[in-house]
Amino acid sequence: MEEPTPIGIADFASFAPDDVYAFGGVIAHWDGQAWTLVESFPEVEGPSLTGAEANGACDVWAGGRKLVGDKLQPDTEQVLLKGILRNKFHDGGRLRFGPDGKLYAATGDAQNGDNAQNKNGLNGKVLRLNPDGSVPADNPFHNYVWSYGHRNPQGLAFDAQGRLWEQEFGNSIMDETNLIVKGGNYGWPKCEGTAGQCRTAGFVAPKATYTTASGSCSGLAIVRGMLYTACQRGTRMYRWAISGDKLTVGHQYFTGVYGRLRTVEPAPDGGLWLTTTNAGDKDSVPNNSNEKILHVALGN
Ligand SMILES: [Ca+2]
Repeated sequence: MEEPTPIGIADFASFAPDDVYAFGGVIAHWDGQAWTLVESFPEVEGPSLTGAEANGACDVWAGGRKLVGDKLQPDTEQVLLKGILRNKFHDGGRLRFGPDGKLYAATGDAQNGDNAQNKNGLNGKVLRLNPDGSVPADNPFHNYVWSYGHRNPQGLAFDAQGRLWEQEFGNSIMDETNLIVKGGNYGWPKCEGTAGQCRTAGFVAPKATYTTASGSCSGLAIVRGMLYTACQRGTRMYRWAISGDKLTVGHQYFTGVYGRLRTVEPAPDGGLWLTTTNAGDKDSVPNNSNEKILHVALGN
């Protein structure tokens, strides 16, 4: 194994079905010696696994645990970053390692739009960490913030050029696919998609927008120059061709066939993993849903 490879959640047989939702950000990182599972807990309500929450703090965190065989080693648990505010909604939570070896984490505004424009806060951001939890020396604001002005960023994916793309929930008007640039301001809360005060100097415009009824897209994956996003309210998957810094030739697949779709991930065989999220994602009751993890074969 030479490269860090995202592992589909389906590979973890010990996870209950509802963990698909509780574990909104789970990735595996190969450091050359051992797998580390890095995770965030964006949407866990009430008592949960974290010591911070047991102590009454409103934190979510990204931590790492060693994965040996198919067993997590709890004694290797390490909190990488604390202090990310959370709320019932708008918590983001996706994680992704970049080709630069840095860990990128998407955080929501925790239902306070002002958080997104605060460059000294951790919410409404794409954060960039060293794998040991320290701040990379070349981050734009000398803290964890890589980009800001996000409402509820969902999927993260890197393209073949090493550029970071992001999928974001808007409020009630439109959702966005963004190309993330270092230090970029993506406009929330003044600007939602292309609606509002989007001509404000310095705001970075989205590369694609979707009405919330046809979107609410979450997971993001890039395979062979094609960008895929899985949508909840829109009950479909979109595919775009990445052409320069634009998204072109949009297609829609599976509309209404499987219901709400949340996560799309590259599968090891060159296809895609796709997960449904039709029930059980809001009440934290285990084994009350009949979700599916789908494999999608891709043509040449
Ligand atoms: Ca925006």
